[in-house]
Amino acid sequence: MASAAAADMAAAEVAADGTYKPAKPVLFSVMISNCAARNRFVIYKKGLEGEVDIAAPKLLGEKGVKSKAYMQLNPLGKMPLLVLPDGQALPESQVIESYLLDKYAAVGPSLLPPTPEARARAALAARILDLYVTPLQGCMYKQMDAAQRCDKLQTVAFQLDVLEGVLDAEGPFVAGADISFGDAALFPTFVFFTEILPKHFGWPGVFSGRPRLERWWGAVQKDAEAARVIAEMRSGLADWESAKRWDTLGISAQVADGSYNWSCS
Ligand SMILES: N[C@@H](CCC(=O)N[C@@H](CS)C(=O)NCC(=O)O)C(=O)O
Repeated sequence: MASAAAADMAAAEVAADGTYKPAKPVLFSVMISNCAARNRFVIYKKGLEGEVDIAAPKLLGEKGVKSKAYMQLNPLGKMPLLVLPDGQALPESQVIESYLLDKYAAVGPSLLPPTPEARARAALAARILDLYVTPLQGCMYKQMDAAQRCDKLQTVAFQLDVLEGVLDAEGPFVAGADISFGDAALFPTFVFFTEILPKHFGWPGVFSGRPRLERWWGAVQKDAEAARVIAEMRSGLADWESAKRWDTLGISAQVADGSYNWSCS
């Protein structure tokens, strides 16, 4: 990611007032970011890599999403962020996704399920993810008090059950036979769930008692562009493992203590 775009962005001129008008839309993203992965999937699936550059936030400053130039574009200090040639800066993965699906509606697959009901199902899955799951996800890999971490992990387990009930009964995808924006919203976060929860919190698995999600995860991994995004996120996770993130942040020690029901069983 970010090779050709990197060269362009290294020379990016962000005006003192924060104005930045790239030649092409630029998505600021890193491999491990599940939120940004949702947008990378849309770009890959619709074949937009010639239309939209992908660059790392660090190209705007050493502090990445917290660097001055980046914060001028997105005061939230988060990724993803899409900057358009007219200088408009769009944060929030759901907003970026809607923009890409709208702007490039005529390019590649629409990623829209075929009926209003199926589109509502995809939107519901995405909304649950945005409102109730993304705010919890730091409990898998950020520093926090053990009691708070365990409480959030229990809520993750509950939200997995909620999502199990949202998925289409026939499947295999969130809203039926074809992969859609609903799947794009969900699947990157499941890279975290499937990689981190068994390995660092002793979960026996993520799909026990959740057959729709299990079937769905199998189908998602067979989609070429989803598999590409999953591999990108796994490489980011491998970097965290090499850096011994869970030891360094004291997470492994909290889990080893055994005072809490980490596996949410
Ligand atoms: N609701 C936002 C969440 C954005 C978000 O939390 N992004 C994370 C990466 S997945 C981030 O930028 N974290 C860096 C930070 O908060 O410093 C979205 O879907 O875009």
